Amino acid sequence: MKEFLWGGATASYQCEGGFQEGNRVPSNWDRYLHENGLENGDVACDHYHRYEEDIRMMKEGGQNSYRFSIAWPRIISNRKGDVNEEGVAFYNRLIDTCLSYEIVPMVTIFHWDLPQYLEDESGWLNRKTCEAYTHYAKVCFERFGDRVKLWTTFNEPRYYTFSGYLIGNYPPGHQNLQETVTASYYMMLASAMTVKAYREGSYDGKIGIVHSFSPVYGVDMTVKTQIAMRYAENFYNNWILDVAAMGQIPGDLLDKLSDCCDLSMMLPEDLELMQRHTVDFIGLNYYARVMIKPYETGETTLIVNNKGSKEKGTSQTIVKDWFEQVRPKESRYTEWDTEIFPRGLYEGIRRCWKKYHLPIYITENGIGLYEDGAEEKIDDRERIEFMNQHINAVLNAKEEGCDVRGFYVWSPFDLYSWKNGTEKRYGLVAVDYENGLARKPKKSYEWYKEVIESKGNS
Ligand code: BGP
Repeated sequence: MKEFLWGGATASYQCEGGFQEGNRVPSNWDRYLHENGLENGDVACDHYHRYEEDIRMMKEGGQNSYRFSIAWPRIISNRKGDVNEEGVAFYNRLIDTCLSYEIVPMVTIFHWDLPQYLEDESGWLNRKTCEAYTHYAKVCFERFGDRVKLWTTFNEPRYYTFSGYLIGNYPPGHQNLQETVTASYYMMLASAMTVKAYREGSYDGKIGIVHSFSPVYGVDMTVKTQIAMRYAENFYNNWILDVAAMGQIPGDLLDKLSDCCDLSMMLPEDLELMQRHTVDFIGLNYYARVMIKPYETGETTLIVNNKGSKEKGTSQTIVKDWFEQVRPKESRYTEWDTEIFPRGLYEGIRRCWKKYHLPIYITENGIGLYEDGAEEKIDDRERIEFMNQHINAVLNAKEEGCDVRGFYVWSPFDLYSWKNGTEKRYGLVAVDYENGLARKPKKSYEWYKEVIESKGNS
């Protein structure tokens, strides 16, 4: 595929709604949010019914690709693996709509909505989930593979497992290092199993993985800091990208983990399978870098993830005996305390290209803001500035020879933000949640269209 893809990215749970329609079965997120009385995605922005309008607006906004995920709970009804034809029919409509607007679909097979019937059997802590996942992925390939040519196995396994099993702020809400390692391992194994199945099916397309990319920076270049940086690279990036792209779990990561975890689930035949079935391309979701220094606080908790305060520069991750995150005072931060650091995207792409030499797509980049969805035309100049700097970073890396093939803004329209609900808005198009979910383009929508027109698709 020669053309540069300019698109928008979403995830099924965050936009579809229709949670009880079309024979969809409950997901881990339905259960977790309902049980905890938190704002949920039951309706979200009702993309399930309004996908045609959303895709048309993407087309009219100059975009030529749509990255979306398929909801496993819509496709596979039960533990036996029965296929739900209504779910298949929905995604057929969605994919055909994309194609009718000449929008290239890029499909994520798993963007965090796990059928609850699998979560009830320990979800990603259970090896059987790898088989269930591969069966589900094969159904997707068989039913949609004639029209979908770009697939990714997982969205952000690192963010999903760290949040769900280490920090405990996503379902299933555990705080356990052993579980984090087990779930991470099974997701990477399932990814390799699925790459294998895709190749065996001889489909005409490419398959990759999407990673929450946090390029690591050190406070200085002392040996201590460099060692801590290596730990941080393993923690944030290598255990996904090295495994997916090179088929290797970093040896020093295994060494470190073997001091505190049982690694007996890692079977020699799995490792061989991972080695043989690496991805065709890498998807990078970039929001910010991480700056770190050596671990020195004496903090005894295994991991501290301070996200409590919304005060700028206050959230911080500390991993006992590994590293401590530093939030530079002179940096700029979003309203949600994410550092704004476009250079990290430029340098991150260069590092990634140099190390893995695989095609790269920027599968997510964007800024969450407080906005009033009732306004006629939101003047989101902060988003325009953010996107301008990040798109330039991508194009600079591309001009310097990195094989970058696409950029997807998160998100083409406002949608549900995990646990933040609808308050945190990322869209180029506003959704008026108080007024029938009306769609209204923000200034950034037209701005993105002009950028696409002026930069072209080559
Ligand atoms: C990524 C996820 C997306 C999306 C985005 C914004 O990690 O892949 O699903 O949610 O982050 O994050 P948030 O909504 O938490 O601000």
